[in-house]
Amino acid sequence: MDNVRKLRVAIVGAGASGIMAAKKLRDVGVTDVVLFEKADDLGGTWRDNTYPGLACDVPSHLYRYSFAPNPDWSQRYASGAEIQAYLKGVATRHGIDRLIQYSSEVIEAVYRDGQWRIRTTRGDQGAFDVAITATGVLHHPVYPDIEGLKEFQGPAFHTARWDHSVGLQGKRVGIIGTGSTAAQILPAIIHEVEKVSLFQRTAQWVMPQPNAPISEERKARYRADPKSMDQKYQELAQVFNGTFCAALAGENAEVYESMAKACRGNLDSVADPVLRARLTPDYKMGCKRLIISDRFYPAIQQPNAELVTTKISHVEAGGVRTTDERLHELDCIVLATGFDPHRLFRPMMVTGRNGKVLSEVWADGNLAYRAIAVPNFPNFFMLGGPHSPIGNFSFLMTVERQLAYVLQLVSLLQSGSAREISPGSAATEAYNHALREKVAGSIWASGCRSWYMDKNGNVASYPWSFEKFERDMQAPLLEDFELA
Ligand code: N01
Repeated sequence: MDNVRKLRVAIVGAGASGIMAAKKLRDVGVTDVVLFEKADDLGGTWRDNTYPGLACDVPSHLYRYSFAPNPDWSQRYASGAEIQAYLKGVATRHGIDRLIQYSSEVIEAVYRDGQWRIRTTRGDQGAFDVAITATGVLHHPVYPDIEGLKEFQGPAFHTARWDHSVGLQGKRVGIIGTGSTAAQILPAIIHEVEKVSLFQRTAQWVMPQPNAPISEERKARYRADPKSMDQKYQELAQVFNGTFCAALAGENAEVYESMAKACRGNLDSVADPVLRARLTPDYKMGCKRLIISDRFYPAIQQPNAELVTTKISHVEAGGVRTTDERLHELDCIVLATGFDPHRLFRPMMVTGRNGKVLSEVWADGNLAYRAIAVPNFPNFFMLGGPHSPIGNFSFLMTVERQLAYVLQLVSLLQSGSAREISPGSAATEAYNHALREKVAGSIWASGCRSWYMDKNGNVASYPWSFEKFERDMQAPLLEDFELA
């Protein structure tokens, strides 16, 4: 193996995908790896989000690394804390934690003399042969542009910056937003607070799914017979990706209809016809990301819950004023207003060949070749890049497929077959042309506003089935790349 080129690799982000990248790079002999992490702990979204009721809405046995199956998941949908502990366990077991440089946010990556020069908030970090971004998707909180928010006299915080010093017991809490996050928080706090006012701008489709505990017998079976756990993974992958996500991608009308029926049945559990009508969405199921919950409707029907659908006028010292002049008096405001997934790793400044700046290349929208790479940015690879399968997929499954693909490109650098790899402009344009055509007729472009859409109206979803994604990620088409 003497003729294998020793590569130095920078990974941006020590969340779920960064940990995976470091582990798998080491598996293929790339040991000179540094993970740059802006925070003082690993875990990404699972570190940032600690709000009450936080759970992953992808089944636990699907939301795991293939190399670290976990027989001990306690519930069908694991809690945030359990996933964070899982990630830490994996990072420690595989010695990845030692590779992380904490409190070191990458500000700049510049391609010069065939290497990426990395600068973080701690200064110049030297040159790397390969840069891999692993910064996740939903991590830039969106703060609503509501007048007077600063005038509010009580605590007000975003769900991803939960202030645990604020006790909610007996308090009047306002939740602004009704996405997946709010749908988890409401049932988790409703029984301890005096009142929750839930400010809904757009009604949601809600798919009922119980979060059943996984019995000790089953865990013992998984431990004794890991193959049975793998079988569970395969079953879930088939149900989730093969049917559920395929239906959303427009590839299974029958399943789509049965999902919509399940959501409508769930909505029918709302006894008051007026409340039910206000909770009824006026767009197609799946246009916004589907909410998975069997606890949201029971919670909003509690006597101390109020659904507010009148538009917010402004916030003032005592609470939220709606346009009907009513003041909703509050002690605390929770901003469940989501994230900006389109910023990806920005504000990090990436400068490629001939001084090309990535944020300028992406001025009209983020475009990449198969979500992985961008022309003129050699040896720069993205996990969870533009148009990755996100939405209701298992992000870990998505990223693991992308990483396997990236490692095949990295192996060309290791073997000396190339010193520079980047996708060709024509191949990138052809890919994005096909993608734009498909996405235009997709459910996500069917007439709603969602975080899938950027400010220019580009839909950032992956418009095909997961099966196609897996096929495409099996091996790079080298004719689409420029190798130098
Ligand atoms: O954010 P969202 P989220 N005035 O963007 C409203 C993932 N996730 O944090 O629909 C009033 O879905 C906005 O209203 P509207 C998951 O992928 C995963 O809930 O735009 N309201 C909407 O109701 C999810 O999809 C898990 O009209 C305003 C809400 O805020 C993604 O994160 C758990 C407003 C934002 O909903 C984001 O979910 C939770 C304003 N100015 C989340 N601005 C797990 O599985 C925004 N809204 C771990």
